[in-house]
Amino acid sequence: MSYAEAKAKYAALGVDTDRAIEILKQVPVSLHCWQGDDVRGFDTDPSKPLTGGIQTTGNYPGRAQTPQQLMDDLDMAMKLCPGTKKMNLHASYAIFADGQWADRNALEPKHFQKWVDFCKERGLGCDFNPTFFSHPKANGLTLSSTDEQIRSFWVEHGKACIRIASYLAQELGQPCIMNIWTGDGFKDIPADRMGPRMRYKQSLDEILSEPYDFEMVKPCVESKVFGIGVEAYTTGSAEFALSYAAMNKEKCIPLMDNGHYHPTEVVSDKIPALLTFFPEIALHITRPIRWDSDHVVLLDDETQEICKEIVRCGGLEGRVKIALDYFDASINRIAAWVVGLRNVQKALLRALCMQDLTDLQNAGDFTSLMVMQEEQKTLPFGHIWEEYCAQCNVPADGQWLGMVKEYEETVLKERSSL
Ligand code: RNT
Ligand code: ZN
Repeated sequence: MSYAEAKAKYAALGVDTDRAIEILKQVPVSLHCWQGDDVRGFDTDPSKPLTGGIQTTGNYPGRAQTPQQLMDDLDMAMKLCPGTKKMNLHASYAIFADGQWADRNALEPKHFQKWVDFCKERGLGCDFNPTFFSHPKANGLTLSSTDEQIRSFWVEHGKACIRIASYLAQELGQPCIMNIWTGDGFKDIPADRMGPRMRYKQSLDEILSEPYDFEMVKPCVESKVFGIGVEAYTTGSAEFALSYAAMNKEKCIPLMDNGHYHPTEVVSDKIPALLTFFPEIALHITRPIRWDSDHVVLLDDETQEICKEIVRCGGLEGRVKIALDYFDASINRIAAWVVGLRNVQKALLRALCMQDLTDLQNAGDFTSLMVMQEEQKTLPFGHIWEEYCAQCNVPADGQWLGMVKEYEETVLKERSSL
């Protein structure tokens, strides 16, 4: 079957696949730099373990250890993925000129100039994240700490990151989504659940008092249900983060990571709920397994349903900011990036090629609704996907893994096994 034949099958159902392809080409999806080096960054000793609620497992050879290596790997990953990409950096990826190391509270736009150059050369926008983990001052609570010195250190970090986000947005001419996530919480039953939340709120207020143009810098607050080492209590719970965003709509937006909810809760259903109230929301697309997030995104039912909701709710017109968030150190890291990003692109394209069956729902014809939803699953989507890849000048399925393996042989294997 050719693209023309597949297109005709969709057209018979009233779906314009050419239009779907054109729409998707314009939608930015943020690629998280941290898949390339197991979330280590460049500002702390790479031999030290990650702390503060983040953990990677696996030691597949070839981890990027320098800014240049990470940029090379990002280039490799991006050239194998269709669509508009955006970079997503963490503050810990600051690039220091020799001897110019700066602590997190003292980071400046200049420490991200090399990333700006990287993005400019490739026509990319850039999102940003303060890094409230993997640091000597992140061994306990950060923004919700009772230790005023620690808390204010991290508030200063947050403010520095707003200035950096403004710089990125201005230089690259695209809004910068700046996501605040902390792993603050307790391993076991706390005596005081509210105190840390009051302090977290105060810290967020202080960070967001740093001036910025809300059109260009979009601070988000990301919630979490629990994390490694903080099994009993998370300061930034779902209710906390969502309430903060709702009460401060003029200066921040909520961010949902689909690995951060109880296993039977689904972010797909939360998207329309939030869009009923918030003009804009942000997402971290990941894959939860059992008790934690951060596995490589697959083309599974929930990824598909999330993308369907993004499309149905008008999210592609800028209301939903889409980013990836996972880190797998047990397989080739570039393949991990590529398969996850291609899967999100596939799920979005499939969603754009679905019939809108709202009329059946409104007419109460749930029989037809079920049958027609099911029958769409066997439409010849592969041909639409292949056409999209061809138009974007990237390899089709079956043609990119060999390139990654070759890059592994020629580039990754040459790297030290630190
Ligand atoms: C952690 C959060 C957070 C991080 C990144 C590195 O559970 O999902 O978004 O993954 O900031
Ligand atoms: Zn996340």
